Amino acid sequence: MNPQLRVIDSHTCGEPTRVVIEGGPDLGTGSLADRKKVLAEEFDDLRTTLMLEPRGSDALVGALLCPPSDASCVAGVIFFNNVGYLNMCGHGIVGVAVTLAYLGQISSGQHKIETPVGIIEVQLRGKNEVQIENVASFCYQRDVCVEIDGQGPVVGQVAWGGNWFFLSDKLPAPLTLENVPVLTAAALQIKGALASQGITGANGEMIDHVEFFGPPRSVDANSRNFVLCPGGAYDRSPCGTGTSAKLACLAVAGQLEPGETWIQESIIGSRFSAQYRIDESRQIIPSITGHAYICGETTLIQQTDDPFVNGIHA
Ligand code: PYC
Repeated sequence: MNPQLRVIDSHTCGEPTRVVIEGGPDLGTGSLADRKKVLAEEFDDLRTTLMLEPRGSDALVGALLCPPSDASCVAGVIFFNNVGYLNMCGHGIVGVAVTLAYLGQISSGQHKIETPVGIIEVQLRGKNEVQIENVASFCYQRDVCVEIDGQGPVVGQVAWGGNWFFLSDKLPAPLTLENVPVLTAAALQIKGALASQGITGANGEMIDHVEFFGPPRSVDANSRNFVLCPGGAYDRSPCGTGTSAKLACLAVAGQLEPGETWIQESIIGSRFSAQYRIDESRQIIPSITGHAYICGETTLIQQTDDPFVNGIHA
């Protein structure tokens, strides 16, 4: 039996994050990318226990806190979900910062959190508002055309915002909650077609997130989105890495200036406020502001005779 797993649950604009604060394995002292590999190869039961039913759900993103390898960071974090591991997670970093504040480990102000793809600057404002400065983001391929059975050609952008995204304005249905099943099916079809047609991110990396963009509901927002996550769930938040990928595409198309604000609505109507700056290497550095709220503090129990002690596997 594992040691007791203590977790804090929060949601960022509706999207849940489960932070492991006690009971995680020792992953050694390598880089966060190395430790993510150790977690995946040697301790995947931890992920399935936390993320799969009956203790988890498809919408959950897990965050394992670990000691940072860079001493300037307040924490290191490895993200995962119902099917595997994430490079970065924007809503998740907001959730982690609010969780660290709830635990009394950080107070309002500027902090750094280490992830497998780099250091994220975090500004905590009060107990629920967080601005993150994400990793450099870029549009990798513009106007990529994917042939989809029943949908015809779908044109979109391939972009990196800490994860790989295919972003398209071609909507299979209006962006409403009632249409989530239709949007999910269409996005899954696109994801499958990208893989079978050999369309990838840099270095052949799989594009595992698909985003649709349409008109916003509120007058002061710029856009509404639907985001398919790797495990088939949709992001309830506007997706931090997805919004970063969007900013990179807008920047390269000359549709958003550095410092200009972009309000991204999610499919449930929650919002991130986003901007970017250009750094000294001419890279696009997105900033995303969102709100997270603590919603649970739990000890997960794993009884030895439980047939689903490590979750219900498909
Ligand atoms: O906010 O970056 C994000 C994210 C990725 C998957 C779910 N949320």
